[in-house]
This record gives sequence, structure tokens and C-alpha cells, in this order.
Amino acid sequence: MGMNYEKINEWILAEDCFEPAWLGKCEAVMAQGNGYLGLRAAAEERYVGETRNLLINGTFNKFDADEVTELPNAADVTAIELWIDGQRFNLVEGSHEGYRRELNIKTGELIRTVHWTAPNGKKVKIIFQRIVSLKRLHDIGLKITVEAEGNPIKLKIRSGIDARVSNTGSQHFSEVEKRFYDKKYLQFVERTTQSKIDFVLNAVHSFEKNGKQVLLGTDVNIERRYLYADYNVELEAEETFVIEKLVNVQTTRDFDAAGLNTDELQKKSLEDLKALENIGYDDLMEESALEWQKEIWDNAPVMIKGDKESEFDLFALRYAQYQMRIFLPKHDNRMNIGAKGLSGEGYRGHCFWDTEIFLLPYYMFTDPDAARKLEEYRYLSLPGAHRKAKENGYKGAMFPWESAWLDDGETCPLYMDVDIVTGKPIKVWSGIIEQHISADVAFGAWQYGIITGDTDFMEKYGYELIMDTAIFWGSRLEPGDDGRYHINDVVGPDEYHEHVNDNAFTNYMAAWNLGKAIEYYEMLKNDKPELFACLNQKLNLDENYLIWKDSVERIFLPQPTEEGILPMDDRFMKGQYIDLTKYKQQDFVGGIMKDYNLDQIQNIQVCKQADCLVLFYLMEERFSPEVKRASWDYYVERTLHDSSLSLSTHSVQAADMGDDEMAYDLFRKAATIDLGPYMGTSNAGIHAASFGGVWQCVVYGFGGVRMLNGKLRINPRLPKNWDELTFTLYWKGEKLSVTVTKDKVDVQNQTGNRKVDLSVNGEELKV
Ligand code: IFM
Repeated sequence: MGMNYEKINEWILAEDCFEPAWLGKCEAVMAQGNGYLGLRAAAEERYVGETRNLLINGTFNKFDADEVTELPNAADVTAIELWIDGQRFNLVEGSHEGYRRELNIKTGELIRTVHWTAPNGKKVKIIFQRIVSLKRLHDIGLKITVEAEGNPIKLKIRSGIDARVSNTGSQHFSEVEKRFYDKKYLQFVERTTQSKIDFVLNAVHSFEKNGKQVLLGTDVNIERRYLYADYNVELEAEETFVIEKLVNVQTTRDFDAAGLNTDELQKKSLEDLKALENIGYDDLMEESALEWQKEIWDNAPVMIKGDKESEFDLFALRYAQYQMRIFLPKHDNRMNIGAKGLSGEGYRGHCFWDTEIFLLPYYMFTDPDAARKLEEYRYLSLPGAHRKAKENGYKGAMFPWESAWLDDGETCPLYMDVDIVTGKPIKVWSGIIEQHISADVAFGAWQYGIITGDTDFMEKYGYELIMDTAIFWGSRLEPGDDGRYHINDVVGPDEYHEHVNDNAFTNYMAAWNLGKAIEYYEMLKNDKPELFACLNQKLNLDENYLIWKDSVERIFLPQPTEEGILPMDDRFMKGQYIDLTKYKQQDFVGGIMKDYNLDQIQNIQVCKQADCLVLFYLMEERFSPEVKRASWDYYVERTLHDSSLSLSTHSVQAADMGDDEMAYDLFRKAATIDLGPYMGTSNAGIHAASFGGVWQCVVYGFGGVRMLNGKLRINPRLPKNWDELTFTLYWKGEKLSVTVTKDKVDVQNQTGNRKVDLSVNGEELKV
């Protein structure tokens, strides 16, 4: 774990000593999943300070009226306690050597090995293996191999399904049923308290002694919220004993369409478990590894060749791919990606603009079908967006800043941390006034449509999303005394400044959204009259078109100062300038909040994260190089990168401006948000968007890839320590493999159905 560049293995994330203080970080960064479920890497044996999470995508529940809906923490299936001659195995007691935990991102397997000497002197070697199947979305496998090292041992095993877990205290479940079938199969049924989703978890154990299957007597225990079995076995010196635990988890939400009731689901899932039992851990693992190979490593291979440092870069890029698959709900368009993926309770499983602006590019370019599902989710959540608009006195689709289940609408909590000065809870304004999300959603749909060429999506969902959000902006603009339309009282991407007027990012994105709606109105009216008629009836387009035209002409767009700096909003540049060195040097984020409260920060020139710079990057051709440079110089000095979304934006921007060293340095920082040495940073879960950011640093920044005016552009600039970079791009249904060296760009069309027009370093080509 940490930053040992000497020992980089291109597929392995390893922890080579056990440190209780790092439990949270390792549980999150070594989490496993498949988009249906996410399993934190809490150890089999329990520790003080651990967080055991099994999160099932889309199963949101509201614990009580004062809380917002969140992904509930399902019953734990990974705890397996071992006693060696009466001494509970754990690494805090006794002594151990040869400790190593490895997450193999190529196969998805987690392996932990340790030689343990119990306080009574008994020695064992234990290997723990764990897999969440990528092929069978409901299935989890655990395997433990215990070797009696030079002494006979009496081994006791306790394993079951443990629902005595919560989300940091909030209990989301009622117990429904707990059963043992044939003294062998464990089944636990629990129901979310408000959303009434039933979770059915099943587990079965099997054992091998010295390579031969054995049956052990089962001591069955059923307690409050806990169902478990004890097994006992004696081993002679050097004998080995293998415990396999196979688990499946299914919920009634999976069967909303099929209408399966809980009884039926209990029967079905038990049958599924019996089938899984026949497969066994090794085959489950094998077929899942093959799935990883096919779906990720063969489909979208990446390669970086260069010096020793570049080995870490390659690992970080592949790790980003690993992460972006384990939290991707590819199986269900009613779900999206939480800010912490499925690796922790942070941000309650809610999705943000992170999806469209930071993650979608990776999926659009490597797995268009998955990208489409993420966009369909936004379409399906329109009812909540309409409700939010109405509640706030607007029209059209006002998307929630934080989004959970489809019709939940806004799920951002109203209050969060406590004010350092007043001691009162701090109101979270983002859910009310961080409104750029509506334009971000439209931007995502548009980008998806152009890059994939998916006209079916555009006709069914895309045009409507873009027009419905434009209707929102049409109703949102406020006429000012200057005859212009303003957007007052918002939070822009830089969340340190609240209640600002004319945030540049928000206004330009709103103007873009209105402009796109106008363009599509005109195009559809001419080219697709039937679709136009249908949308016109639904959204009253003729009337809204006039509003959009007027809005676009009169919307106020902040203009650069004489020095070429784009003002972030109407206030920032008038704020107090302070020396931020102290906060920039801290090895944790948000340090400024320990010295100033949010009211004070409003009047200080400090950015939590990139704001205008995201705009330059999304609308590359809208701003001159001089404005970008002057704004960069101004904002970089004032930015703390207190959001994980900030570094990658800066890195891509630096690469675009030709600041190669700066771009590389920022990329490395972005790549170490979760993989880095700050061991507390990921406790509540990994930073999902930062993985999209890492991919963007490489492919957009160093690879120079962009979609510009509907065309593919590749203008690479490799960091000086890289000799070669290879990546995959799906472009309008064609699969391209791009290899960049210092003096050459090689683009292969691997599908070859039709020619792809692209520009490489300014030269127009067909591939
Ligand atoms: O969406 C981000 C936001 O920009 C900064 N705070 C965290 C959110 C979730 O990642």
C-alpha cells in the first residue's frame, strides 16, 4: 500500500503490513463489486474501527422523515471468525509475519496471506480468498485455507449472515425471516423500512481436509438479526483445511418487472444457491476472471511504456478502469453511479454531475451501451426533475443536485457539518441552488449522442432531455435593470461560494443548453416532422422556442477582464486575497474550514475546486488561449483542490496549454487521491469521479482526444517520461485503437465498417 514505486506490479494493489489505522482506506480501495453490488474489503475477522458494507445498487431507503434516502447497508456475509485452540484469530493479538493482502485488478480477486502465532504459541498459515462475480451479479465467494504449521490445532469456525449492521447508526431494515434449510443452507430475509424492498441473502459452507471433501457437524444458531453456524475440526501438524462459503443476494427490486413476491424469491434464490454450490469457489473465480478479461482488458486495453515512474501511471489507469467497472450498474437503467461508487456510505449512494462531466466520457468511448444506460437513468428520473422545478416555481426539468431513486427528486440533505464559529448545523445549499446540474445532464445526453452516433437514443430520450432542461432555463432567467437576463443566487461548481450571481459556469452552460434546444427544434421541425410533432405536443415547443430565442439573445455571459480573466461570478474577484500556502501544504482537504466558517469564506478569494476551468475544458473553442492562460494563472493560485474533481480538470487544462510538467504533476496527484499515502482520505469510500478524471488526464490530456464540432480530434502530448501510450476509443460505432509515440500517432479501425473522419495534429484524415 502507498507509494512504493520500486515494487510496482501492473495488476496488483498490495498492502504488505497490517495497520489497524488503515482499515478504512484499505476496505474502500480494495473493495470488489460488479455494479449490482459492492462489497467493502473488511477482513473476515472483526476489528474495532472497521466498516463492513454490502451495498446493492438502487435499493434506496429513507430511515426517517428527517433524513434523506440512502443505500442501506445489507446484512454482512463476509465475517468468518476462526479460533485456534480457543484463541480468536486476529492480527492485533499474538504475532504475525508474512502478511500480505493483494487485490488483483485483472481478475477481481482479493487474497490475504498471513502466518499467525496465537498468544498460546500455536502457529497457522491462513490464506483468505474472495471474489464478487462479474458474470453472476448476485454471487459472492469466499475461501479460507488454514494450515497447521508444525503443530496440531483445534479449529473452530463461526460463519453466517449478520444483519446487526447499520449505516453509521441508522437501521434501514426490519427482520423478515431467518432460516436454515437441511441444516446446511442459511437464508436471511430483511425488508427496508420505508421503500419496502426485500433482500434475500443465502449462504452455504463446504469443507475440505487435505484435499478431500469432509462433512462437519453443524451447530446452528439463530439470534436477533443474526444467523450463524459453528463448526469444529481437529488438524494434525501440516494438515490443511479449506472452508468455502458461497453466497447470493437478491432483492425484490431486481424483479419489479417480473413481479416476483418474497416467497417466490426465497425459493428461487435458494435454488440459485444450490446451483452455485455445484460451481464452487475456484470455477466461480475462473469464470469471473474470464469475464474481466473479455469485458474490460480485451475490450478497452490501455498501455503506457516509459520509465519506472510510468509503471505506476499504467497501474493507476488500469485501477481506474477496475473501479469504473465495479460501480457501474450496467444491468439496470434505473440506477446510476454514487459519488463513492459502492465502496462506502459516503454521499449515501447518490449521484451528482460527477456522472456526466467526469465519468461519462470513459463509458462513451469504451462501452457505449453502458453509457446509454446512465443517460436513460436521467430520462427515467424526469418526474423528480419536474417536481423539483414546480416546487421551486420554475418549469421544465430541474434536475436534482443529488439523485437517488428515479422519482425521489432532490435528495441532497438540508444540513450537514457544524459551523466552526457558531456551532450550528451548516445548511447545504447545493440541493437548492447548485443548478448547473440541469445543463450538465443535457450536455451529457448531447455528447453521448454525438460520440456514439446513437440516433435511437436521441430520438427516444436525448432531444427531450435537452429541450426539457432548456424549458427550465427559460423559466429560470431573471430580467435585470440592464435589459439582460441573469441567473442570481446560485452555487457554481466551486462550492465555497454560495448565493452568487451570474456564475460563469452556470450561465454559459445554460446558454449552451438553450442554444442546443433551438438548434434541435429547427432541425427536428425540418428533418423529422413526426418526432417534432410528438415533442411539440408534449413540451409545447413552439411557445418555448420563442422564449429560448429571446433568452439566448439576452442572457448575461460574464466577459473577461482587461487582464483576460474570466470572472467566476459577480463577487469572487472583489473578495479578500489571503495567503493559502498553509492549506495547500496540508495532507488533508478542507483545512480552511477549520479556520474560517462558510460565511467568512464567501468573501475570500479561495476556490474549493475548478470552476471556470471546467468551462474552458467543456467548451474548448469558446474561449481564447489568452483568456484561458490569464484565468488559469489567476485561479490556480487561489484553488485548494478540496474536491477530488478538481485536479484532473486542471491537469487536462495544463496539457492543453502545453504546460507538460504541470499536467503530469497534477495527473499524479489525481491518480493518488485514493491510491496515495494519505490513509484517511478514502474511509467513507473511494472518489468515483476521480477515476473518470484519471482516464481523462491520460486520454483527453496527454492523448489530446476531444470531440470538437461533432468530429474526433487527436492532438497528443506525451509526458516526457512516457515513450508510448495506447488506448481504445469507440467512435460512432467503430472501434479505434490509438497508439501514440513521441513522433507518431497510429490509429487502427478495428471494426472497419465505415471510414472515420478525424483530425490528428491538425491534419484531416480518414481511417
Ligand atoms: O459533485 C461533487 C462536488 O462537485 C464537490 N463535492 C462532492 C460532490 C460529489 O463528488
